[in-house]
Amino acid sequence: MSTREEFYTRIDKDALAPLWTRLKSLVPAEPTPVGIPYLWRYRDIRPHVLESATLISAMEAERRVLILENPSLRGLSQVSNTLYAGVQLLMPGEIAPAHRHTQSALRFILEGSGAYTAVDGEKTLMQRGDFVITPSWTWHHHGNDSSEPTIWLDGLDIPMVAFFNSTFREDHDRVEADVHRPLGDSPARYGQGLLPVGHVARSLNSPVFNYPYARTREALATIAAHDMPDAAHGHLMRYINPLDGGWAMPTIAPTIQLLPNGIETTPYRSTDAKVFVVVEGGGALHLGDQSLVFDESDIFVVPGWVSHHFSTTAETVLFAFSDRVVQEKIGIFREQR
Ligand code: GTQ
Repeated sequence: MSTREEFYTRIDKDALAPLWTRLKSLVPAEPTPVGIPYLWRYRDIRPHVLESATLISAMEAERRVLILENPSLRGLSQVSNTLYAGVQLLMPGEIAPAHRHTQSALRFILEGSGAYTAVDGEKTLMQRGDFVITPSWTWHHHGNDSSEPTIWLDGLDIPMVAFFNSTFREDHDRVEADVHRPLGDSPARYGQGLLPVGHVARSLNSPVFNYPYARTREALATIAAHDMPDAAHGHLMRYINPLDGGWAMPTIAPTIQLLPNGIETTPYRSTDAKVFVVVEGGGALHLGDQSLVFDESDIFVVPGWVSHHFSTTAETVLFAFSDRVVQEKIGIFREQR
């Protein structure tokens, strides 16, 4: 054994290790992507999601969800290094019972019309394309009073909160938590370009907890009709907290973008892994010599620091979420065109 090896063995007994053998891997020149780029075809996963309702009720499951696991992170319930994604199903008449947890959730509605989620005492009805927020530690339950199955994408910061070991959860003693504000209360107070004078923020999240697709789509159409698309992003917009103009959530950064028909965007990478939903249109995601063809309602993940670009075969709308908001807050977000 060399003198160095002998030294390492001796200090090992005192729970010590040399930095110099590990420095380059602890502090590498640039990020190594975590997870692989992957696409879930909606037409492939939808039958599995619907079949799950023949096996377990939403009540028994608490949340009847099929987790979207990054193929190189199997068993970890992670779509990326910091985020969780799943597809949740609520059949007509079902209720997913009330609970709360320190993780924050977003919902992006894929299918169905008229199911509700109740968050912190207020219900909102969900339609395809709506982006809905469940803030940390707020009571929430979901119900489907409509006559159709409702399916949505869940995005949660589960791995991030687990990293900080700050996970708490509590089940409500009733299936449905109290609803004490009328439908439409939050959009009236906070979602009309108005705010109650003297309003004091009670949460780090946007007080607007449902961003209806109808309004988002109209905004994109108006902008796209009069403006040149960005070369890398097309027409890319952030969902904001109207109280301060920041991202709508403190841990998850949601965006919506319109890519014109026939566009081929320029290569781009950023340090945040992104999960995309194809809301409308179709095309392909290109990564090096790999291309993933996408269609309406497909979901795909691009790990951080992986260069990619898009081509479209129709006017395309993509929803996406990432941990960019956290990286910006702590000053480590980087992007490259
Ligand atoms: O709807 O509260 O996909 O607590 C995972 C954990 C959904 C939810 C998930 C959850 C929820």
